[in-house]
Amino acid sequence: MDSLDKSSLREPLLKYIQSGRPYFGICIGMQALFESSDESPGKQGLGVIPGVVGLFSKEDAEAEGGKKSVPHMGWAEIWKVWEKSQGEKDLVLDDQHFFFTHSYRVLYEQIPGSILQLAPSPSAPSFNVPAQVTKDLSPFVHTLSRYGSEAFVTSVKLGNVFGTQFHPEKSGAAGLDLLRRWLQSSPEELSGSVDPKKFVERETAKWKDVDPRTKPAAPTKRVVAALDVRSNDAGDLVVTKGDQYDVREKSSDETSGGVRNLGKPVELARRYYHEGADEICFLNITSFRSSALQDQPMLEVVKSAAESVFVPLTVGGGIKDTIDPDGTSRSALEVAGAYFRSGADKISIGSEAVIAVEEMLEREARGEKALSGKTGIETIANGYGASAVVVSIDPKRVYVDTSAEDWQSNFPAKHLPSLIIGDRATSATASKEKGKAWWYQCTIRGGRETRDIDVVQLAQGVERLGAGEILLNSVDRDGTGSGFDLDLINLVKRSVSIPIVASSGAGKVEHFSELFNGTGVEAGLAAGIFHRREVSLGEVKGHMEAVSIAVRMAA
Ligand code: 1PR
Repeated sequence: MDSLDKSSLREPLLKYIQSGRPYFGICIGMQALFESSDESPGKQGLGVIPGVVGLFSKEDAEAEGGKKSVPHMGWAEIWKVWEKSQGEKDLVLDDQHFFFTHSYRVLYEQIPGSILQLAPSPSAPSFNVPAQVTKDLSPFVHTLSRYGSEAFVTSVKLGNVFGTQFHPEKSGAAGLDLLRRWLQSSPEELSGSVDPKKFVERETAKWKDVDPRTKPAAPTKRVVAALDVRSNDAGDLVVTKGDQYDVREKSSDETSGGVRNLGKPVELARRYYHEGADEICFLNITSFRSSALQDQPMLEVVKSAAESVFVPLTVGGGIKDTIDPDGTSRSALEVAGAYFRSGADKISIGSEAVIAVEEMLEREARGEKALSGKTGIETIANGYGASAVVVSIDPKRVYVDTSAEDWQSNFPAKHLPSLIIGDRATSATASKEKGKAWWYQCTIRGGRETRDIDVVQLAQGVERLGAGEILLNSVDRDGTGSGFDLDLINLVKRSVSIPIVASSGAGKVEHFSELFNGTGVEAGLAAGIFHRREVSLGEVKGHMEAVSIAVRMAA
């Protein structure tokens, strides 16, 4: 709304909507139709639809462990609330999965505890949202979804106005189908008035009796394909893959050979999209070498990928304040903006996040204000929303000498929350860890440099700075195929309320069921097994479906 006001577009946009011509708003484009949002207190929305956009609740009796991750991120099922009226165009089909990424939502109905009741039936008026709000809102609501105990508005449609909370442009075949239907409708079908009186008086309009309790309480678990990208020795941009972050081939005498080349970034991204990846993640792993913003080879990769890959794209590596070779300063926000405009949906910050949290903790120790408002995480989250900011963590195990009786009392107190006692370990290698203990130390510059900060401090720190998701790697497991480090993942999952993409170590389909059944994470990521065609995305998803883990099967 600030942006619209600055460019004097509020009034023309309102006039356009009131003229009855077709409007289609996506995500914030739907939220802007409401009166206001708790995301920007005091700022007026367009006010076309009655209601306030509010924040999802993290505490939720209907969620696993009474807690749910915010942002709401992933593929969720939607359902239509009105029977189709005569001659009405079907824009959205029932029971399909669409991609969502947002922290704010328009609540339709919430019942604390275990009972969700359906509104707006007069016989069940006992929901927390004032009855008047849902009554005024109902004519506009087209589809709903459920997240824990919150039934929220996932699309609105009345007269000429259509809006989706989800991203059809990032929702694979289902999303493309929706866009096609809208674009192929005649102007008459999409035109009309947003006066609700005209709607409720239509004889054919009938509220469907859908019980939200019959719908999934959370998005499906996501399977993410990762592409580590860098220039090879001939200067070509290739997808590579390391063993514990070492991407060079080993020659027969154990000296380092050339950079492993596993394919072309855009071609591989397309392949994974067609095989059913829920997201693609590009990481520029040599980003510590600076280059001019406009010369970033990854910008071209993202642009080309976004032309034919219609699932969310995350881009990481080098998202930081930089100085171009000609001396021009570029803020992290500018660098991120260039990626978003090229088609990225989320950016991922690695090394800079570690530095930002270290500095935040130092400020706090000096009794100063923790947040500076100046870090890349803060400025990008402020400009594009927390859900667009991922922090990629590269932790390494540090084994502790446990030979002395009193080793625990000599262990640094600040790292105790990240200490794991091997006898209680749960990951696939636990049997080899008896009698050992270790903690997880964070690294920067692709594992090259260790810092005196542990993974719990970092995860909690970036959440405070405003990151919306964590990409949790493991230098020890990377490329080993020995399974995800469940101890590490559970440690971080318990420490934060933002979604986690667990990465490193996948070697077979069962590793994904171990991951999702053994931790509450929202997503699992793999690279090597997909690149080497050892396991396909379809096989991973087929396995998940077979063992009853909620998964999106791509059309
Ligand atoms: O520090 O903000 O410039 O970001 C650099 C980014 O590049 C970070 O996200 C960092 O994790 C990544 N990175 C840097 N060096 C390497 C390397 O491999 N030498 N790759 C690297 C990290 C981790 C995963 C990998 C999984 C799955 N890659 O994404 O794909 O471990 O692999 P697997 O399934 O084969 O086990 P900045």
